[in-house]
Amino acid sequence: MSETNPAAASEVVAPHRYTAAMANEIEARWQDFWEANATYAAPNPTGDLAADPARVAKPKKFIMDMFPYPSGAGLHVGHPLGYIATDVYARYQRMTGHNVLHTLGFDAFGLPAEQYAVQTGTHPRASTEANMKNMQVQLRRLGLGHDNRRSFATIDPDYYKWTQWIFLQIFNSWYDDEAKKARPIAELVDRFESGERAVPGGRSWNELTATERADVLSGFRLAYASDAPVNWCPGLGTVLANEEVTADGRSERGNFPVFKAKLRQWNMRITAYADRLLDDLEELDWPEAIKLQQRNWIGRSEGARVDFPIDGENITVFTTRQDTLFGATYMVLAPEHPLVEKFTPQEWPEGTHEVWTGGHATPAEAVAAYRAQAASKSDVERQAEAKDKTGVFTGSYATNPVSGEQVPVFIADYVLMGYGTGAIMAVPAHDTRDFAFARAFELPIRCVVEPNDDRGTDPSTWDDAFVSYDAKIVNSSGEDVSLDGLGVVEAKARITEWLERRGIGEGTVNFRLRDWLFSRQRYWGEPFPIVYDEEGIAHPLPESMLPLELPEVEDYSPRTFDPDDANTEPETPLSRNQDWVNVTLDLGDGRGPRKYRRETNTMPNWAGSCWYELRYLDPHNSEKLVDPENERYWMGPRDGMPHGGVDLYVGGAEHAVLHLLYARFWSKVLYDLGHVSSAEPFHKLYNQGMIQAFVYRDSRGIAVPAADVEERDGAYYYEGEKVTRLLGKMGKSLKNAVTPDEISAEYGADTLRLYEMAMGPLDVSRPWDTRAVVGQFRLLQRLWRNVVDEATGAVTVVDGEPDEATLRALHKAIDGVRQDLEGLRFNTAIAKVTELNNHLTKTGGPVARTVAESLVLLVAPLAPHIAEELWRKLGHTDSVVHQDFPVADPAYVVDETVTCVVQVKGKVKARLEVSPSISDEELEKAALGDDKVVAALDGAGIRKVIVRAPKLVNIVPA
Ligand code: ANZ
Repeated sequence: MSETNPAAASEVVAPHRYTAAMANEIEARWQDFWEANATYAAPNPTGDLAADPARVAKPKKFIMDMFPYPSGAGLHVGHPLGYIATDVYARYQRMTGHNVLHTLGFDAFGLPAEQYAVQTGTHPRASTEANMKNMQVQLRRLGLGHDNRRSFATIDPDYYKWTQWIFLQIFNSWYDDEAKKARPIAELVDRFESGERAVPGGRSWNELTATERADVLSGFRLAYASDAPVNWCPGLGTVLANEEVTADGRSERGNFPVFKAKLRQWNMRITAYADRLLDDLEELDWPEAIKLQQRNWIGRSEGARVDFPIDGENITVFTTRQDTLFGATYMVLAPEHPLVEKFTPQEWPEGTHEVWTGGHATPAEAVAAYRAQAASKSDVERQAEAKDKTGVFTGSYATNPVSGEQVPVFIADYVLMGYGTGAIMAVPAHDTRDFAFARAFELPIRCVVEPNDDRGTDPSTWDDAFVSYDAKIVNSSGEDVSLDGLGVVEAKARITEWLERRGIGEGTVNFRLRDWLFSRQRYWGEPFPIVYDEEGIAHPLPESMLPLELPEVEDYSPRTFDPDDANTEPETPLSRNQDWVNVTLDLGDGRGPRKYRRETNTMPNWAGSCWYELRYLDPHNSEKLVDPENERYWMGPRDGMPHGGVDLYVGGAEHAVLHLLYARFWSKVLYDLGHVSSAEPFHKLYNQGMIQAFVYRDSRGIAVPAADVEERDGAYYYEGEKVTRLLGKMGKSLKNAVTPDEISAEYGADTLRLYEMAMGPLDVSRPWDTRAVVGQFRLLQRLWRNVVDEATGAVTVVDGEPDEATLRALHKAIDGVRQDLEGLRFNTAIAKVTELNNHLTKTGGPVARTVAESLVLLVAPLAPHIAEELWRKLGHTDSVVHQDFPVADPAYVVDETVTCVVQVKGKVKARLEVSPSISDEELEKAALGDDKVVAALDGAGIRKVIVRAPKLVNIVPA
């Protein structure tokens, strides 16, 4: 490559030419300067970072990247795309009068770091810290203007102390449905004690034992331990959140099977916030696609709960189609439903259909066999539309509350325990899955929604259910309620009202969102600040005992199992250090020193990223999570951002529901409890595209090193053998990674920054092409030459007024670049800078000082090192970072105009002054609206308009 690289030093190069060597020297020097002068330090209103009242008086901008994992592989050129973009934007904001907070930390707990550590045999902390150091060197070289005083890693005890502290706030809270907010759990205890609120179970608070009280409170706490079925992944040795399980029931990481298992685990009651998480999305400036994913994940469904009486009890179902109640001809319980045993009689009722029994002698046998079969499937497998429907009869019948009919109760795996009530009324005529099941089990199918296609009303002739919200209800008259003739919406309203009046049902909203499973059987995560007493009751550690640091253990790797063996149980690495686990502590709760066992699970890797934006605001505060005044200043509500939040958050779209939903939830809890003024963490979100790279594969399909592939006549060869080329991800495993270090060494970081920003619109994925990088290097060389004499190193600019054409070119560039940088359109901003620079090159002769200075300032956010150097050469002693960005003079921005002739019947009737870039449509509109043209037409219709923008419009009247 070096033969074709004009950046490479060679003896013919003029001594003061902008070469790679010069770029590297300039860049290192300015990076040192920025560090020594704390150029990017953003002052706070209060505390140890408060030093600059004048700057704090300015409007603020908090600009953030999704922080990286310190991976062992380091950075390739794809990683910094977003970091460079936010850096350009942050620099632009600094130059337009803002106090800018921009920094970057590390998300350093979690599976990737741990797995790397497991492979290499080093302690996770040692390998993680080494990786961070390495990445810091790489990042520094890019010239990112970060306030490094504000950087931290989630593994710093000073940081995770506060992660644990937040956990305790969540643990010590409950959700008050009336006030629609979280409150301290102590307030709930007061209400129970005073009798203001009934204790669930009906007994008085004072009668309850400590264990019973703890159990009651567990039902309210926003962080609680429960025995609910969880996603157990033996291959990873840990349980996983729903969000970490793929659509086909495997672990997102590692692609291992995931099973349902009953294990005692910590959960976060995120479901309490379902409504607010949904509603507050409206005010956020996020990509619609991400909002939609969050809405779907939260999954709000309006429907009803309906009781079906059975043996003096009820089975409650959740339905979104209560209007079809007359068509419910059987019921289904999830196999795990707690009422199944109760409604499984000793024997099959007289005359039970053969297919209903599954060939088993008794209902109990049938149920047991079916349950075992269902347990081995994932939720997604169970719900798949195409699957043959399976199930068995429980042996019991319930009563349809409107028709009074006896309907058989089945268990079937297409009904999930984790949704609604875990029980459904089945309406086979109008639900696809119920239809398939009814056909398989020869159950009655009753049409209650009139088909508006030509299938007729006899379901025995149908091939599928008739599913529609836009049709009339039929066959739905009972003794004292009739829905016949109503539309779906009216019928829903009427039947809901009827059910509510009788107390056998009610309108309700159901969410797809589940509580967030919050414990992992891992070493490399935050320990829970929880201990258990001898009765097994969980106690929070007092704040004074935080941080609870991760102990040393002999073996920190998770215990993994045969990935397919569902009958295994996790073993937590922390439990291997019994000295740490068994402690005597005085929790300061008046009970004195006692023996406790520590919780040995750790928090999921999402915990640390749930609140890091807040710590950037006040990273050294040892008293508080964040000083309220600092939080209000940087993140508080503003005009147009009613929930407050970070001004710009840039990262990949893959975090649509995990990180972004969890972080929103924590924000809301902290907001409710009065710790912060912002109820949303990220006001504006932007997803950058991916940098892709060519992947070359040999005949066996194995990736070969991209750097060694040769191109000949449009074909590709590696070691003489033909290989195929496809666009894919960039990475070590595909042997096509290009590092920012290589490109910086070869051209300088400014060129790399420009190239990445010029590749295309920021939100679009783009292929990396090392050979194209040189184009941006040449731009910087021309920029340099417009200011500096390559032979002598002298500055060549002259005093005096530039010519009119140059002024126009300059002010148009300023105007355009401003708009583009504000709108994150960096590629077009670079095009405009290039145009201006080319204009100066073409004009020849020395450049006017005012023009050169403006050009340098325009370039400064994009290529800060060369800008600093030229700024210094132009005689300034201060950094370019805090200069004012140039402002366009409107007089030079308006387009020059051209004269357009408007003809009517071939005769010139008007002349219009229009922009040379006007479109045909705009020009036609302008011509037809012109008074003289209107007069010439004199009310006649128009037969034809011929437009040749920008010069001619010819109108042919009717
Ligand atoms: C009767 C009915 C008639 C239904 C009809 C649909 C169509 P969404 O929109 O996703 O909320 N359902 C309820 N709980 C279930 C569970 N635990 N497992 C599987 N399915 C369950 O879907 C709500 C509908 O899904 C409910 O409305 C119920 O079937 C089913 F013509 O009730 B429906």
